[in-house]
Amino acid sequence: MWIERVWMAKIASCRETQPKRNGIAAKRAIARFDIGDFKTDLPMYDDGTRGDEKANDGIYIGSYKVVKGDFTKSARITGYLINKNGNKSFNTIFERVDIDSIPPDPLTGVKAIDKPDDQGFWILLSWDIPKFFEDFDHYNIYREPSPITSLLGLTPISSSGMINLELLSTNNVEVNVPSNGINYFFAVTAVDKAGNKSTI
Ligand SMILES: [Ca+2]
Ligand SMILES: [Ca+2]
Repeated sequence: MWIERVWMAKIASCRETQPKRNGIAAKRAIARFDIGDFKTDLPMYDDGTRGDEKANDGIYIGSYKVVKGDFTKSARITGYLINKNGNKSFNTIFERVDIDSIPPDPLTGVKAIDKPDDQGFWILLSWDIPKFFEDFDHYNIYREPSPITSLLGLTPISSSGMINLELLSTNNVEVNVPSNGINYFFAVTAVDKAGNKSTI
């Protein structure tokens, strides 16, 4: 299951430079912004809503809500005003953003075996090391007393012992089981640098 992250890319502001004509304010420009070639012509607002602090002060705010599958690297944010004649006045904001909502692939080969001769308090958990995982950040280990069908609301356990779950090459860990004689269920996920978790 993919869990939507509430992540707002709060983008930019442009100051309006519309002159007054004959003492009457010219028709207000509209403002738009682009996130590189990834998303273009996104609206910006100067009406005191949607993140804009003050209405009609010439400061426009635009935002973009990242949705599933979005991915762009180092995209330049560009804001611009469009006047009533359709002319654009560019106001490049030299900010580059990475947007990544593509979760890692689910881990394969996840196995949990009871550690021999330990009176039952340790489980050996192992998995295959993912290939081609550029934006790896860490693994998460989950231990629950009922079968894990979704990660929603679950908290990963902290790693036991000296195992470094921030190393891609880590592929096994010994997990403590709090009480003997109860079945426990495990899941291992990979998390990328943007915080996207693989599914189980
Ligand atoms: Ca404003
Ligand atoms: Ca990713």
